[in-house]
Amino acid sequence: MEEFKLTTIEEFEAETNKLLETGKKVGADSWQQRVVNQTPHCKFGENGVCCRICSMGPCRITPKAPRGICGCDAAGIVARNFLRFTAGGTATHSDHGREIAYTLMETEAGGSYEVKDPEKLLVIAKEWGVETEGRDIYDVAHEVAELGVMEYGKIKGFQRWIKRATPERQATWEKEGIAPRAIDREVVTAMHMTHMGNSSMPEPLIRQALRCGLSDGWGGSMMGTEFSDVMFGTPHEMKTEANLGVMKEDMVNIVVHGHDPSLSEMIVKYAETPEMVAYAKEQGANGIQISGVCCTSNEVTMRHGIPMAGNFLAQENVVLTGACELIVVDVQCIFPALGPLSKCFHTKFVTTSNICRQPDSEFIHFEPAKAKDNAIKIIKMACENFKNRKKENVYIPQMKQEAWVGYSCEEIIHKLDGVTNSNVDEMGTYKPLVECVNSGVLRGAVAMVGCNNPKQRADFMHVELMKKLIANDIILVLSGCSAQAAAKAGLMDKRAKDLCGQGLKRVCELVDIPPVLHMGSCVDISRMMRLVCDLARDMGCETYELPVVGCAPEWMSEKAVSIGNYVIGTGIDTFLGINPYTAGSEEVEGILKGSVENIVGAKYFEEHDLDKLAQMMIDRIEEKRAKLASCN
Ligand code: MSK
Repeated sequence: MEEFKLTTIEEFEAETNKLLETGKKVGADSWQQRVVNQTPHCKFGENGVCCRICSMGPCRITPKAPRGICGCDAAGIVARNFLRFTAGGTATHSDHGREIAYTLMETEAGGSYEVKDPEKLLVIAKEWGVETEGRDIYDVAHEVAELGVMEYGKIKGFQRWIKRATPERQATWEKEGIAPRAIDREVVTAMHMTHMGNSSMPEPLIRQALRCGLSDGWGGSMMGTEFSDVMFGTPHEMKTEANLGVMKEDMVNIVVHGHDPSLSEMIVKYAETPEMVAYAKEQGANGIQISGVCCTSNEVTMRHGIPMAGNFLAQENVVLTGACELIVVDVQCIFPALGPLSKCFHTKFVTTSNICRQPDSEFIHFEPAKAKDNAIKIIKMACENFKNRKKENVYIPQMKQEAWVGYSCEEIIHKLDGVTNSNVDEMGTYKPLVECVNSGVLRGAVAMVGCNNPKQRADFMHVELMKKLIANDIILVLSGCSAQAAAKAGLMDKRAKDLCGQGLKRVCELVDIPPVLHMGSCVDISRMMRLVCDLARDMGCETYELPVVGCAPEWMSEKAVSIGNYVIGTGIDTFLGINPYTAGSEEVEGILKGSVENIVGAKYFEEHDLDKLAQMMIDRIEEKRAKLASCN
């Protein structure tokens, strides 16, 4: 067996620099150059004190001008901007969930979309009071899908999924008036509250940000995760590879990018057919290699082991290899730069959703009812483009790592069941994990999530924090681009156990897992919310008492702020490596990093320095452990 060694950030960067050289040769632009062009950033925007909600402004707060024309102060402006940021993220995640629900309505036996996990569907049906006895599974699926869509505009009541949270959490949300109602309503309320002439007091605005976020995590995102599992299968452990070296010089390279798996599942399904493989060979290639970027990649890697080419800030790199025949995107996190960049190469840039129309792309409107035709058209287009590749522009960095993926909650329990063997009491629970935490073999857990952001060295914070945490016997659960950073570095290789403290290393050996567990895409942070609630139940404590924290060290998207709000709303402290444009108001920062704990039992922390951020998380976990021990 080859010797195991992590890929370093310096090695990533050296290869990226070589790709940028190719880019220069063909006159390509790059995000690295655009960052230089955009620096320094506007200080008013950065601090969140610029208001352009009405046309009297824009108003900017300074010591000489402490109020906008309407009289709103810095705290009001910053808090309104924070709530609007959250609403953007909630809308985006949740609309993804809605699309998935509509796809579930299209399922039929033998069709493009089928029910692959009927067991999970029946669990949801039971939770939602849907009759299942003697009914065709597809009738059940369609009724559940319809109820799911109605969650977006329900006339009264709260989100159905919140019943999965602990009773204490549900009581907190109701008592504090932040239990999430209809998802669309929470977004609309956020927009209404922040319209000119409405709320300008920080606390009510932040409460609505929590409520809006909760409608994402315990509504729209959970819908996306659960219904995707029903249609495409609940992920189970499997082996794959990560980093640009997964692209193949002798194959047709198709890269899937975005978030919604409805399209990528079809590309994967039909690209593997003998007809399509034969078609690729007719065009002179040895076959078809599919790889992914961002969360679409996470979706298909979790369920099919499709290799991960890269994460958010590596999206241009896949084109810069000169070996990408086609990059097909669905929604979210797609650089508008991909169109002009593709034009510098032979790459076809295909957009597929009316939600994401981009310049210099070929638009093939993807509709679930025409899924097969759409997918085949895209695959053929890629194959036919193989002959247009320019050999002199091809450079694929030979850099990749083995990665184990597929750790849904169900799979984690399945792995733990393998350890307990015949101990019936512990089967189907997190009790073996609880014992490890109680005994101190594991000190705690960190949910590391989120994007890359040029304000931090790409992947550096993710990877280096993970190394420090696992060395301190802290297990990691990951999603989104954080998961891909880990996979590219090699931290999802089971041999990474040797980088752990003795306790975590023992757990990895016993359970046969890597020390960092890939739980899926951004919407799959909903899996983590279930995990913490079920863990709290099994430990006999409340979520905010668990030695568990969240961390988004390189986040950049509005979705991440929505996530942050539902994570702290669920009682889990969240550590940020980037400020959410709130630095312009001490009052707002005071709530987010202080008094919000009195509402939900958790708060935000922010630190930009790697060592300090790692130590803050370790200290917080130890503080929780000490409190938990004194309660028991
Ligand atoms: S893809 S939201 S850059 S994690 Fe989900 Fe990555 Fe952040 Fe997009």
